[in-house]
Amino acid sequence: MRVELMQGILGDNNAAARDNRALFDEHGILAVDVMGGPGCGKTSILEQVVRELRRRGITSKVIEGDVASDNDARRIEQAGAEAFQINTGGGCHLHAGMVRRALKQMDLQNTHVMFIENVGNLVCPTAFRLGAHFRFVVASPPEGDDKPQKYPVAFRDAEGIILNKIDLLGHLPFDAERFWELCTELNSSAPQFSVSSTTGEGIEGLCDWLLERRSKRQA
Ligand SMILES: Nc1nc2c(ncn2[C@@H]2O[C@H](COP(=O)(O)OP(=O)(O)OP(=O)(O)O)[C@@H](O)[C@H]2O)c(=O)[nH]1
Ligand SMILES: [Mg+2]
Repeated sequence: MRVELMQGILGDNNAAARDNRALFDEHGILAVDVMGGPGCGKTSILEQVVRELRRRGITSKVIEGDVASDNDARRIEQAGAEAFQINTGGGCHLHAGMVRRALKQMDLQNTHVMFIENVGNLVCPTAFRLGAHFRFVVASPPEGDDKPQKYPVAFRDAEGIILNKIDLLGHLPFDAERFWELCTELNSSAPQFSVSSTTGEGIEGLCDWLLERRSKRQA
């Protein structure tokens, strides 16, 4: 009984995710879903990325998922991109139906990239694809270098892995080589990015990769 219910929920989610993907494709939007534990720096990375993309003439928008508050949407708007805040009211992840409702209320014209920041969590979002073309998982030194071992699905199923806060390497007992080895064991195809949203290191390279993927999809 419990399994059937779960399948029903996932079936509904997958149908909404397909609708979202169709909407992104219809508007020529590259959609990227960002997951990671609370405080790993998802919003901070997006603040830097939307600024850098804007410098290159690319318009990005952000759907923010949080249990409560519109703090992250306000931060993104301060960084110069339109943001739509979803509050899950206790839910530990976004599901595709929530994103579909948000997309219906957003202006999708003249939008090149749509980022979707999931609720801070390395477990619950993994089963719920949102219709984005890529999912990034973000980790950072304060969380510890064993996170890929402890939350393997998050790292195994991602299409890109970001290690943020590299400005803190050397100040914390975090072995970056071990972290990347664990990531590669789980997922050798996901590109790996080392960034600091505080210093800006690595942000240009991340944007280069995103724009390359966008051009490939349009070719
Ligand atoms: N030193 C350092 N601190 C960072 C970096 N990126 C983010 N932070 C700090 O980490 C804290 C959390 O950053 P957020 O961007 O809010 O993290 P988040 O993943 O969006 O958090 P939730 O949305 O609550 O899950 C803030 O105090 C940031 O200033 C970084 O590259 N280096
Ligand atoms: Mg955030």
